[in-house]
Amino acid sequence: MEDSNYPARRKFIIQSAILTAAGMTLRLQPSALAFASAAEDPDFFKLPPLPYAYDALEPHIDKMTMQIHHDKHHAAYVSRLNEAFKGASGLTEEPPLGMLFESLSTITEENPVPGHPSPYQVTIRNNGGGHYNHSMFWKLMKPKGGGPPTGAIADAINASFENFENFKAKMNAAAMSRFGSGWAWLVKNTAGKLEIGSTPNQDNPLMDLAEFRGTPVLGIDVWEHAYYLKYQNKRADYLTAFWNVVSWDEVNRLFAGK
Ligand code: MN3
Repeated sequence: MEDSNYPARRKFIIQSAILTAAGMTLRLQPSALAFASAAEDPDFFKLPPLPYAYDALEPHIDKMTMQIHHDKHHAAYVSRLNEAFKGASGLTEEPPLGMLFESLSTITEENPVPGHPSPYQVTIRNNGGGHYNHSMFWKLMKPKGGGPPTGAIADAINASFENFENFKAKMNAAAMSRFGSGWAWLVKNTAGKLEIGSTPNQDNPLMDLAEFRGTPVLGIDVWEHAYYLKYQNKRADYLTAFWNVVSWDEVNRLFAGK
């Protein structure tokens, strides 16, 4: 993913911007959108290449799952997101999703009908969430990953959860208890402490509408599309596999806020 998706990048903050699209005016407040005078309708959002070969996570995560998950599922979130932003007049660069998530509840049509959120809010929540979450997820895995945590996150995990085994058990419990599709998360809360929880669908803990909030440090996709081909209904086996490919380097990078 582009770094512009990370909330730390706040270079393009515009306090109040108006996005006119498809005949509707949306007020994004605070907003992070950059504008130009003419609309060019580019595809703002790009599918990031997988940072390793499709079969690189074998035997833990199989090649076909990775192909379909990246090339079909993730690609679909990106294309729906681009479709939704077509006609967003004057937008000159990819809207930073992480920042939009933080004020998602304010993204409403100018004259909102109570109880009917803007289609942009739904699009950013579902497809923006899907794009952001998967862009993170690919980097959170790597060939020859796994093993015990290293670096600063190891100390933080021990401080918050006593030890790695306890931590893993709590993450697995969050992943197993998520009914239906969603994600299990390790986040840093506003006090800088680690917390474990989960969200449904493609909700991200940065979203002000999310039932579990914080800055994501580690996310595990527990949608069936992430594991069904190899593990069928055995989500627990998939979680075991995930811990064999987790990239502690990436977890440390996110923990450090980079
Ligand atoms: Mn997925």
